[in-house]
Amino acid sequence: MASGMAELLRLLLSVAEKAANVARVCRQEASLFELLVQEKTGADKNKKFVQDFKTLADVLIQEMIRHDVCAQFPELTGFIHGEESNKFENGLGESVTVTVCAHKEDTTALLAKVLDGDQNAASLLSKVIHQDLQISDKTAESLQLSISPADVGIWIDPIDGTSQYIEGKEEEEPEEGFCPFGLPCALVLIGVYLRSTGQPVMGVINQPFNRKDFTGKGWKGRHVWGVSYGDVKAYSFTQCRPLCQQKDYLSVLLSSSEKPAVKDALTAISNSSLMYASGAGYKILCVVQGLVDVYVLSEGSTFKWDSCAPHAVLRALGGGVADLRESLRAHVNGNVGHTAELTYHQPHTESQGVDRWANRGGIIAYLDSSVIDKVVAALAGKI
Ligand code: 2IP
Ligand code: CA
Repeated sequence: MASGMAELLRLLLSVAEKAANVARVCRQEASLFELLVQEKTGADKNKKFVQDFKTLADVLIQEMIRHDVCAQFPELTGFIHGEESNKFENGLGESVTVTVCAHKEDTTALLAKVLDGDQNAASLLSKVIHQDLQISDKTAESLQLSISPADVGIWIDPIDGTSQYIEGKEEEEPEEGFCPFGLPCALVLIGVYLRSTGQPVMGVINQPFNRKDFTGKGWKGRHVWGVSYGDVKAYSFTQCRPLCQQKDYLSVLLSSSEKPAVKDALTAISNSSLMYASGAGYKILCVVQGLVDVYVLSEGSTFKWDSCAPHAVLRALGGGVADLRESLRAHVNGNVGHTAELTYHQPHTESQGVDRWANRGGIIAYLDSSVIDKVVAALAGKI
């Protein structure tokens, strides 16, 4: 049985890579790809199972992570959360609970039930889920933290940027820059937070589709991780762009669906060059890499599973993710320099369903906290 946080990080890196393999195999194996892209509606709809295959891919990744983590860290049982429920229901009132079994053959049999008897698809998926994959990372292995896995909880987003994953535009990520859309925007996100305070302490981000492989047909991925607890700050990459704090203008990244009032207000501080990209996690990753100064979102349309992992990585670099509404309130009260960091342990108890876990005040993701005051000054009174 594994014990400390260094072992937990190593395991999360490995399960995130397995998750990336599931994401890649679903696009690369013809029989799975068919299932992924066909959106069954009306008369074509599968009578037996209502939910789409893409939901199954998400659920499978989530359950695989849950299974592998709980097998090594039983103290995390009940503290691993995600977006998806693992119950698949059909119009006939039958339901199948998708879980990863101890043996590959049992997982295959269970998946075949959800896949309406498609043995080939079931065994392709089961093979990837049960592969023994170990990622080694010297920095991760030497990590020493004074907390233990019994002190933390986990948020999983199996595939953030699902629409880009399904649409599948084969854009490669540029050497220095980001993709506004396409497969690179789809990310596997695993975030670890402290049960006591809700602070994000460890984040693993796997990008299954970063660049094409040498054949030009398959994809190579990459991962990024970060840890921040007390005085310990560690991350997986060596170079990060130097922050230019004296700049007159900020490079601002937004969702293409952002409100016109927000776009107008931020145009002034961005020298009229607002930028857009898909995926909440991907946009925070752009901030992590210093490709933009800030990601601003005015709506409560992201959730704890979207932000926990990249938020932890940002904290490892000295940045963070603040609640936009709280930051505006602090600004109105003259509280300059206040940061209202998002936390991950408490639901909005008065809300129902997924809204319990929404980042409902909107977000500001930054590397340098001085951008918060500039953003809230530009937005105050305008939204
Ligand atoms: C989505 C996904 C979307 C994002 C939205 C997230 O998660 O990241 O791309 O919207 O906020 O909740 P946008 O791209 O406009 O920022 P998922 O793909 O997991 O549903
Ligand atoms: Ca998401």
